[in-house]
Amino acid sequence: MKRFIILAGLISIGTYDQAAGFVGFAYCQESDYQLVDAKTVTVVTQRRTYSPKCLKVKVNTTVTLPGSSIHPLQAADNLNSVVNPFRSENYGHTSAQTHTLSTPGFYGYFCANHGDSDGNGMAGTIMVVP
Ligand SMILES: [Cu+2]
Repeated sequence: MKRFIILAGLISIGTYDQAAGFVGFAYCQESDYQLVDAKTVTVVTQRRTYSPKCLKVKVNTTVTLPGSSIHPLQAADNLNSVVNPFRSENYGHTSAQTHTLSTPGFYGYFCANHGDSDGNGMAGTIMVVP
């Protein structure tokens, strides 16, 4: 149920211009997003969290997310109908994954061991803006 509410909230927005009360995957709120203005950005793990957990990048930024046997990387379901290239057909990626994000929107992900598909625990969101 929680997942449905989060997705419904994102879909109703349908854009990166958030209305007040916006909640992204992994409980990222608008003010939580940290803009990293670089061609390539690497998210790291710090104990059982991702850093930056709520990452904002410009379109066509190449983002690397960590993955390991301890922290298998899995993608959240597509948010805003944006295909999430970090999805794994297995439990999760056990190596770092790199993708260039060319479509604005939200990309959620989580650790299959310490997080879940509702965005609890070890999870994060990438917001891609023009
Ligand atoms: Cu983990």
